[in-house]
Amino acid sequence: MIWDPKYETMPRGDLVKLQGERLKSVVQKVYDRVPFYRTKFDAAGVKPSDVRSIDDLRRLPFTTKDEMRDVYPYGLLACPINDIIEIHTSSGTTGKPVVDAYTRRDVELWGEVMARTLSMGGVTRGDIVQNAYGYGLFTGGLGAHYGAQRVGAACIPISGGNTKRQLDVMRDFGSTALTCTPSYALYMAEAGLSEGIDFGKLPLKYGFFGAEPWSDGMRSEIEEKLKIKAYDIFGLTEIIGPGVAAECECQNLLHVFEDHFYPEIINPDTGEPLPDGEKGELAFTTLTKEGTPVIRYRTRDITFLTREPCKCGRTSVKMHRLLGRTDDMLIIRGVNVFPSQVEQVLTKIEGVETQYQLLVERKDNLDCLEVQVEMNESLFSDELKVIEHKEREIEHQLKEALLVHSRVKLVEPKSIARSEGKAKRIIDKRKI
Ligand code: DLL
Repeated sequence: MIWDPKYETMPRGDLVKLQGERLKSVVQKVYDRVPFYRTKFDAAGVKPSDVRSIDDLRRLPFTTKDEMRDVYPYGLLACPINDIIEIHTSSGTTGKPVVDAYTRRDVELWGEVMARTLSMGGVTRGDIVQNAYGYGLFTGGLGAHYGAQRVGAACIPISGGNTKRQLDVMRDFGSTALTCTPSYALYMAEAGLSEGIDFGKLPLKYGFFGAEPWSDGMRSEIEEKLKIKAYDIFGLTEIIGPGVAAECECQNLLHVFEDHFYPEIINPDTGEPLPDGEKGELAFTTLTKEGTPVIRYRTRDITFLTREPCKCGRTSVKMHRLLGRTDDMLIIRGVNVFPSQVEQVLTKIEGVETQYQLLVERKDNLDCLEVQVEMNESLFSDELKVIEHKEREIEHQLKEALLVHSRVKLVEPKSIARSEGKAKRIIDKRKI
């Protein structure tokens, strides 16, 4: 079902015109109200009056995550704090988190784009949405919540975790839709099957999964086990949270809600915009957001775009499911983890070297992180008890820094392979 036919099926010419008008207005606004952007535009020698259509976007400078962090917490606000009614942040495990502040209209917009997302799979009034995305500063929980309520469905705000209770609720309340990360959906499926649940007999019909990479293979597995249709949904905190792009019933590429979030694909090395069909880094400009508008935000996500017409009748540009990242960020059980964070923790611990490797595997459909760290000679010659104690200590410190549990294995000095070029810190065995 198309939630908002006026905008979702708008003829492309009209859409491009609308984007141009919205861009002009947001550029003027950030120039007037956000010193961060004014300084950047001045340095690049562009004035708001230079922006007359969406094609002029390429004249504006990019915004990076590091720049956003530098102005933490409120440096990107484009309205008085009195107009903000909700605040979310990215997980912030690599330093200061990025802040997304929403005005009342932004929260409404969020509900709208998530209503579009859920409608694409068929959710309507009368549906029961079991929302197992985490509630809190993470945008998954509340984003899906607003969308479900917006379409008039009943939302069960169960949040993530407690699988037994998830399965009880699914059965007892007759959930028809499930929203969570794809790995958790699969985990739930297997737990249910081993409990003897016959998912074919439950009313569950569809699932909306995102926040981490997954593959078509994983989709088939989820669909087969849970007896549902599984849709890929995409978004990021810096832009609004979930509700930036989503799959329609064709389950082939994600429609970008480009009347609100304008996507570009750029060459990650040069910043040059790339044509449709070419892989590159995804950048977004928010065209209507009031609280914290963002201009040409570099996501570091890799994908490509296509403007070929879709059978569903929507006219928006579509993006391929994510193909990777320009950096080495890992997403473990929905939490973003960088090797550099591990390194930082290790530098503060006695008895170990900063020679380490991250081994990621998927066991029972859950991501498991093992951190292998080299001991120095003196720790190596110590008793086993001391070494095991050290492992637990590092695990504890890593949990504090990464917000996700890892298993630490101390290995012999000089046993981790050295490289002459870039160190290979990550061994990702999840076949996704
Ligand atoms: O993950 C927002 C979200 C919540 C999206 C619920 C979908 C569902 P962040 O925590 O800021 O926000 O992480 C954003 O996660 O840049 C991608 O690298 C990755 N990501 C998000 N959706 C997908 C997806 C939320 N469908 C980062 N496939 C993004 C692959 C995804 N990666």
